[in-house]
Amino acid sequence: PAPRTVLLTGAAGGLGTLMRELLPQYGYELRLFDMRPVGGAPDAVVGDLGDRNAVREAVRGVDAVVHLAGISLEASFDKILKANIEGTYNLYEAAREEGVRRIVFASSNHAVGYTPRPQGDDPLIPIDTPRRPDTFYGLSKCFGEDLAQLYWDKHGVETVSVRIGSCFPEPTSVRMLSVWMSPADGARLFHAALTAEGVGHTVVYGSSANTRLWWDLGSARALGYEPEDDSEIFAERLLAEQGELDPADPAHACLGGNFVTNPPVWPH
Ligand code: NAI
Ligand code: 15L
Repeated sequence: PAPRTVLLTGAAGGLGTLMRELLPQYGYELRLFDMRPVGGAPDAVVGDLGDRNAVREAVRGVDAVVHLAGISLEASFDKILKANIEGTYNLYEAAREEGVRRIVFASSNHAVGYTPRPQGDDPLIPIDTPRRPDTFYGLSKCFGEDLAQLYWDKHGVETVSVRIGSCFPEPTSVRMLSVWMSPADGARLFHAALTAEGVGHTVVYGSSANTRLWWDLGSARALGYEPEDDSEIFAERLLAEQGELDPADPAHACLGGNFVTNPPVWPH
């Protein structure tokens, strides 16, 4: 049966805020979890991924988890280790203990950020391209994908790992014309990831059907995802403001953009 109650971790964050608006229309009842209070949601559970009891209580009784919580930019290895590596382990272990069968894991394009971006007639980047993390942050997403594989093979916990591009209301850079995932397409993709049958551990790229797309959405479409948006409607304005990406600029040469050269740093 399709999952009904879903734990949304990271509910106070940017993507969590978008998804708690958009996912209920698919019929889910959301339980919200974050280390920060979730605005307008007094029932949300305030807890840290490092607190194993809190995480176990949060997953108890839900049908599935959409796991967004964690450090979403570059940080010291010690911070990443605690929040993203140990925190994601705690979440998976709690899911195993509580019998939760399906997790949608917010991976990131930064797991493969050093991959040269396609230019001209180059083929799209396949989903099985070798991992090339561009930061400790991207490395933690590689860990999360491998953890998901282990929990499927060993414990039968299913995961769809979504290598999200950039999910924001609108693209704000020329790079984002290629990697943008509209919030509505994000909800479509998470819904497909929650309901597709027999996913085992499946890795997909998460973006809209952008004209300037860099990667292959085949494994996402195989889940039943049908993107409806294309960033191209923003192209004229962004190109007029910023110009085309310069292939000689290292910050424009790879999928990860400036995470390769000068990554934005987690402010907390
Ligand atoms: P965000 O930084 O706005 O939200 C992350 C949330 O996780 C925050 O509300 C924070 O309080 C919470 N959090 C951090 N550490 C925690 C801990 N130890 N325990 C409990 N909660 C904790 O990030 P955003 O943009 O909403 O991203 C959500 C997820 O999606 C992240 O895992 C990020 O890596 C991933 N992602 C997002 C992309 C995007 O375009 N927004 C692109 C690729 C991946
Ligand atoms: C990510 O993984 C970040 O969490 C998000 O804030 C954006 O920077 C995104 O990647 C991106 O590549 O644009």
